[in-house]
Formats: sequence, C-alpha cells, structure tokens
Amino acid sequence: MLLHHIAFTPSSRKVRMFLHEKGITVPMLDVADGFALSSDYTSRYPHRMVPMLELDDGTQIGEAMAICRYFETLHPDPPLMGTDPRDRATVEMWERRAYNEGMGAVEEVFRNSHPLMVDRGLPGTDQPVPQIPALVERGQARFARFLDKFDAQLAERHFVAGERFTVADIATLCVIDFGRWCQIEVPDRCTHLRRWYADVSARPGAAA
Ligand SMILES: N[C@@H](CCC(=O)N[C@@H](CS)C(=O)NCC(=O)O)C(=O)O
Repeated sequence: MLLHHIAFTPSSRKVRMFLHEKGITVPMLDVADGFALSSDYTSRYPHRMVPMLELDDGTQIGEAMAICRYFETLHPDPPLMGTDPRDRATVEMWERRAYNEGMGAVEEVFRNSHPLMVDRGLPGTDQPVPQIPALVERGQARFARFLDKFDAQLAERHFVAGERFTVADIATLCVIDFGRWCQIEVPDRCTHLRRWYADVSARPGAAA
C-alpha cells in the first residue's frame, strides 16, 4: 500500500495525523511538483487530488475521510471515529462541520486570492477555474462564523465531539492551521477554542 500525499496540504495532514494517533506506519509518496501535483500522479489518478491511498491490488481510495475510515475499520484501537451509534454520529457531524464550514471557508479565501491559485479556483480538474475575488470576503465572514460556532461547542466539552479526542479534532486542527497559514488567526474572543488549540497542537501527532 502507498499513501500519496503532499506534505504541506491540510487534507494530507489530516490522514497523517490520524495514522500517527493510531500508531500505524504506512509508506508514503509526496507527489508535489512545486505547488502543483506531478504529471506522473495526475496521469494515474484522474481525480487529481491528494490524499489518495493505493492498495496492493491497485484500488485507489481518495477522500481523506474515506482513507481514515479504512484504517479505523482495520485498526479500531484507539477509536477515533466514535464507539457506539450515537457517538459515531456525533463525531461525524462535527467532522463534517469542520470540513464543510471551516475548510470550505478557508479554501474560499485561499483559492480566490492567492497568486499561486490563479486559474485554480477549484481542485480536482485540469480545466482553468478563474478566481472570484468576491468569494474572499464571503469566505472570511464564513470562517468567523465557524470559529464562533466551534468556540461555543468547546465551552462545555474538552474535545470537539465530547470528552474523547477524535477525528473531529484532527479535522478542526487542520482547518485552524490552514487558516493561520492564510493569515487568519483565531481571535482573542474565542477563549475556549484557543484553550483547545493549545492542547491539541501539543500532541505529537500534530507534527505528523
Ligand atoms: N475532499 C477531498 C479534498 C482534497 C483536496 O482538496 N486536496 C487538495 C489539497 S488539500 C488538492 O489535492 N489540491 C490539488 C490542486 O490544487 O491541484 C479530501 O477531503 O480528501
């Protein structure tokens, strides 16, 4: 098996941190060519995104959460995706919110403003997708709402989906750090989120 990733991308980091928390070692290949995917990779993987796990029988599993699910099923301990039906649903709900509302917002800002993303307004295609500058402001406001929502959630629990560290925390950490990379910091008013961030960033897996 081989995990195709790019070191600096948040979706790849999500899988690497998940594997680290599980204590699983998987062979990895960085498929970056500068700030893009290598042509060798895109010629073999038409979905043109990382991460992608290739199994020994040739099966290609894309989507970070699908890859995490594969390893969660093979290696249930420690559980990172919930332990019973209610818990699993709660973890997935918060992971999806982190991805859709948080990552979606930062991507809106990044893809529509960064000079490296000119004509790369969306991932997963070789067709030029022009930047839409109006989406930058909308993404910033969307990200602020995400931060406030997660701050309120963390006011009453230690981790994003409850008292246990889960993939919802990994997803949220990857979003916040991607935001910081785009010069969007967690504001002082989000005291609970800042407490959680300091705590989760100190885990060894955060550096994976
Ligand atoms: N929904 C996918 C998103 C993956 C994704 O957006 N990957 C980005 C890096 S974080 C990518 O491959 N970008 C390639 C490009 O911009 O050409 C997942 O969760 O795995």
